[in-house]
Amino acid sequence: MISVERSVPDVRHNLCKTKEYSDDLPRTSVIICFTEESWSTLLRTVHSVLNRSPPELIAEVLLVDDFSQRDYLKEPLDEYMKKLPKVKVVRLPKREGLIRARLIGAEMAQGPVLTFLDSHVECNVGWLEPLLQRIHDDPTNVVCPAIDAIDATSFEYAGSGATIIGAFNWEMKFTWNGIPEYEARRRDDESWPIRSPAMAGGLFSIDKDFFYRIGTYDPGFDIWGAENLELSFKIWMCGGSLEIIPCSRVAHIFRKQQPYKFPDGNVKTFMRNTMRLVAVWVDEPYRDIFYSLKPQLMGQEYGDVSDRIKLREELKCHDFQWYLDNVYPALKVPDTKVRARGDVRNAATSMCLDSMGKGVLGMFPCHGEGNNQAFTLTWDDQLKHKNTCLPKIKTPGQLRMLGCNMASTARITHIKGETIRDASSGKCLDLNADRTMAIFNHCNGSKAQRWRFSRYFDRKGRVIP
Ligand code: UD2
Ligand code: MN
Repeated sequence: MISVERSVPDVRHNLCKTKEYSDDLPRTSVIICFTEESWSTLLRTVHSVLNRSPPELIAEVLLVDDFSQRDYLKEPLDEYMKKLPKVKVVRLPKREGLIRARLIGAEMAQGPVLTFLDSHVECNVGWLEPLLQRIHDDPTNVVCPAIDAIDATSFEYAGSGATIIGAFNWEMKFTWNGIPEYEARRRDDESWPIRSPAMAGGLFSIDKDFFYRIGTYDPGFDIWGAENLELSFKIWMCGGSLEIIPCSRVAHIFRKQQPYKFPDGNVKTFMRNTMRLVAVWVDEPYRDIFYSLKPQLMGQEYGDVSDRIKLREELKCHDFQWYLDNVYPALKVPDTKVRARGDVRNAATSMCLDSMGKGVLGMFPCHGEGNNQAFTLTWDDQLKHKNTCLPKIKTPGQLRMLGCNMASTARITHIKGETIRDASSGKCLDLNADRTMAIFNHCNGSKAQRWRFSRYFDRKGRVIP
């Protein structure tokens, strides 16, 4: 019942409202890929682009239909779009996924700038000019609007307010983070671009030539996921910069579930894309951190990436260490030099040590997904889980992880596949009677006192086979 041409609250900062932009901004093609999108959200996306952009800056709107099956997205959509001359509907003959669908859109685009949008967004007042201005200033600037939220059930427009950067964790999942202090200091006021280590992925403008110069996306990525980090790393490492432009606001529906299927399964597809990303752009020792958090991925196939590695060499891109030092020095890097890492498997039960989400050491079936089962044994003999450590053993029974402090943490000795021993008491890590918890007991040579981490390293950080 909500109009497909509704107005939205102008949530821009006041400083944005009086800004002036060059009168020779480059034109952009707007590329919107969709599959099984809802009718009204798709139309609202298109109308918001046309209604709130200066017409002379829109070369065209390419609606790339990634093989939708819903009837209303076929002829009725063609019919509807006939009355909007700038809009072209492109039909893909088979499902490609959003990455290759965007690449097909880019191939067809006429404008010198490409602007990608998800198919369930609403562009706010004055969203386009500040994006194009930054590309006009320097075509190696890749720019994202600040993303507001549209409530997925009420469709209420909720301004995001907070200024944040795009980032990632060591499982190579995109996250939002606070603006680091050095970046806050660099900015003069709230309207300034925010240099962002990564983009969320869906909404951005990029100079077309620059997009091709840095090798677009890895076309081996399927359906959904990880392309956002691939492009982000590549932009920074290969001579560009990535910014969030707070004066440009586009609202996105953060959906509770996706309306489309993943032909090979959601986790498998996302993980395969992520492994390709890691193989090409994330150098050691950081690649190893990723695999230690996702041990089940070791040795899984991810196809051929030799072309992408060649691309990186030809472009003479910086390495991942440079990226961390120069683009995201605020990122916390886990210990890269440790004796052992991964899940800790018990020889008697084949169950894994697990922090149970509350810091007590329980036993749980090994799930290979890291998280509560991701432990490290450091060269200074501490048993760690995230930023907690096993404290000195004072009382028998349940073990609880605490803050790390050399004075109060237990010294652990361990040989691959053998005992995990507390140096001061000489006791060995064992299972309790019902085998649901890990506790320390007198060493007795039993199988229940034998443990194995997923991986062991030498002093240089190399994996011991
Ligand atoms: C975010 C991004 C999204 C993409 C994704 C990682 C934002 C707001 N959204 O997830 O753009 O970068 O992270 O890959 O930053 N689609 C297809 N074919 C497919 C699957 C999806 O065309 O096989 C379309 C879909 O209709 C939508 C767009 O691609 O328009 C992004 O998909 P999403 O909205 O499900 O992704 P989202 O917002 O969860
Ligand atoms: Mn989306």
